Amino acid sequence: MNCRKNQSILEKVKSYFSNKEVMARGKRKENKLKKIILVGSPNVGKSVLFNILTGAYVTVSNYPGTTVEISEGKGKIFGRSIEVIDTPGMYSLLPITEEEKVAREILLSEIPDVVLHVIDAKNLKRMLSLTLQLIEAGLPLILVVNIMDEARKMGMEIDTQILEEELGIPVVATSAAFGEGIGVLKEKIAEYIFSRNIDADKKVG
Ligand SMILES: Nc1nc2c(ncn2[C@@H]2O[C@H](COP(=O)(O)OP(=O)(O)O)[C@@H](O)[C@H]2O)c(=O)[nH]1
Ligand SMILES: [Mg+2]
Repeated sequence: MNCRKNQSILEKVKSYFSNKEVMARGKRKENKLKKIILVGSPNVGKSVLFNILTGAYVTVSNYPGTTVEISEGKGKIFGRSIEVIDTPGMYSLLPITEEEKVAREILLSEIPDVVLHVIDAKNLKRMLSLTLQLIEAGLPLILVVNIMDEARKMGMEIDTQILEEELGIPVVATSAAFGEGIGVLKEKIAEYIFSRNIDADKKVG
């Protein structure tokens, strides 16, 4: 019964996004700044990635009506301006905590050009359930399998290509704390949101 209830909530989320998508199209053409939203459980490296993707132009504020802090910042990928939002930790699209409610509200109200679902490679299996919910909700998703350094130490091997095939979305392995995989992540983001030849940009610098 619970399962059916969850299903119907997911259906609502899905149709909400498809309506928003239609409404957003005109708006997005005018607004050149591409929007990236970081989501995932607590302690997976979202804020480390946020700091890498943004520069000095960061604002931290309370989400309206809550004590939950949200960071927003601007950065550049291959010379193109981007806007990045860091969300509080969430385990599911069906929120329980205030942080999860805020994270979901941001996903619903902002129109992201790409959502980065950041997970801890060591807990890959458990964390993929949110990935599936985000895919189901029709969000433009890239999966970031972070903390690869620790996973490797534990003898884990993760084949991102197989994950890409199985999930049908781009997957990147990173160790954000050591700057590992960030180049590939930026390329995948650029491919996704600027859909142009990245090699040409790299040659330019
Ligand atoms: N070993 C390792 N630690 C990481 C990595 N990325 C982030 N961390 C650490 O994980 C902790 C949580 O990171 P944070 O960005 O605050 O996670 P958030 O809660 O998802 O925003 C911090 O101590 C980070 O330094 C990584 O790739 N490898
Ligand atoms: Mg954080």
